[in-house]
Amino acid sequence: MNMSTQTIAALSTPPGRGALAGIRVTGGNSHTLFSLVINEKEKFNKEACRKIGIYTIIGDDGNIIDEVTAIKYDAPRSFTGEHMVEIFCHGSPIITGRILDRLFNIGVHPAARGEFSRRALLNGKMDLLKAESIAGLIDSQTEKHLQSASMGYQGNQRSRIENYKRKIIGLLSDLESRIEFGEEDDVAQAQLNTKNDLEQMTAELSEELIRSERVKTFDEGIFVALAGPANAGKSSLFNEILGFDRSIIHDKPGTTRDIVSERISFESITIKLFDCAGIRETNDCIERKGIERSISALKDAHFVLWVTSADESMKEDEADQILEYKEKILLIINKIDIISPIRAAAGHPCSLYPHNTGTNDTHPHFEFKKAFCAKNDLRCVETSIREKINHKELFNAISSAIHGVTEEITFPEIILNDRHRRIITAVLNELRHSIAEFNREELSAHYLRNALNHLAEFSGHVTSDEVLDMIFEKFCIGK
Ligand SMILES: Nc1nc2c(ncn2[C@@H]2O[C@H](COP(=O)(O)OP(=O)(O)O)[C@@H](O)[C@H]2O)c(=O)[nH]1
Ligand SMILES: [Mg+2]
Repeated sequence: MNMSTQTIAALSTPPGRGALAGIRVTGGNSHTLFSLVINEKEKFNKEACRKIGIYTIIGDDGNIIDEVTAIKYDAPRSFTGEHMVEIFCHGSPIITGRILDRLFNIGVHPAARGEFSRRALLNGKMDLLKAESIAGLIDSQTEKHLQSASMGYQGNQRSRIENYKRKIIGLLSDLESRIEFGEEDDVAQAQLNTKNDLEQMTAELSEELIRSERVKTFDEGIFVALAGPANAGKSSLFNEILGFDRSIIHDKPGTTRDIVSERISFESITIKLFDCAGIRETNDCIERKGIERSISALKDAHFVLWVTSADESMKEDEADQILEYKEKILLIINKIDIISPIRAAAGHPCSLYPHNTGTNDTHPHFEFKKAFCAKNDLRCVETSIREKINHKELFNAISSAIHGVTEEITFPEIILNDRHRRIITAVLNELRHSIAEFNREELSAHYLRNALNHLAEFSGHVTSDEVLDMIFEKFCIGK
């Protein structure tokens, strides 16, 4: 019996407790097999397609497992294009387990990942692009990913591809008329237009490829690094953002020697937060290694939260580093409780802070850092992380910085996964050859035809199991 004629079943709602749970059964024998496990066989056999009915599922021992509702679908008017039954039972893992076991005992097979969608594809109920955008929807890491995948789902991608195909066919016919009619005047003008069109298409697809490469780096989440001098309060902020004590905080400089990282959802954006070793001169070789890592994290990060202390001077190295990465830095001037009696007085007596002169609201290092930000157009916030002064301003600034990063991402419209990336790379290759050989019409047309064939792979019939496995392995069971 081949895969598509086997009858399969799986839970199609998330596992766990709920008011209801859904089980899907699909395959040529799904109606017969379902009728074997219920009391109301005749009623089910007579039931019309897409009608919902109430049935009692009976266990091997003759006892009732559950009273359920079930919808009967006749091929091809179902999700998979086969005969199907959708069962809605009470949402207990014990009940769903017993119903599935009962079905498996009479010859139904457990469904593999994405097997329902795979059958839908093989039976022409959805095309490859739609199947891939379902995978994209399930996989989305950010709102933006989700938007992009749902654009694919709604068919925008398909219409762009069809557009390119039509264009190439048009260009091919221009080229062919050139081959036939040679160098007449209007042909010469058409020739110029063809070349322009080809170049424009190449430029658009290259841009698409660049976007997709850029987006790939965001797939794992936005990389946010906490950097700055030793003892400025980086680990304090790291823990504050996470909401629990992950990094060790200590007044001894050089406490964080390696990079500590956590992946979290920050206002529904996935970020990877890195707490780095404080950057300073040191003789400790382990700490130095940590500092090297901090410097490379600084380079790779999508965004940097640079924590510096209000009561410490800004060393030249620190200023240089900040300026080097200024476009992606939020400067956090921390520990203002120490330098400002007014701020400290907002709930914290000055005497708690030995460094506090207690005389006025200015402090040379603090004033210098504020002026440095103003002069260099740096985003900056003054705060005390530990004493929670300007806490709201701090988190607003972090939030807008992170949202700023996601807004800069322009999502590709065509390339949603590696398969698409490979196809577009191949298409571009052929288009570039076609442009290079533009004056040798036969050859140029040959490359264009190759480009067209590659484009056809986008939504075309894919019979390779390898490609299908790649797409459906991302699905969950029951999808
Ligand atoms: N006065 C004051 N001390 C702070 C503040 N934030 C952190 N600290 C202290 O500064 C020291 C170093 O903090 P830590 O987070 O380990 O800094 P890191 O070396 O940059 O990771 C610890 O003793 C913290 O309690 C603050 O806002 N005000
Ligand atoms: Mg630290």
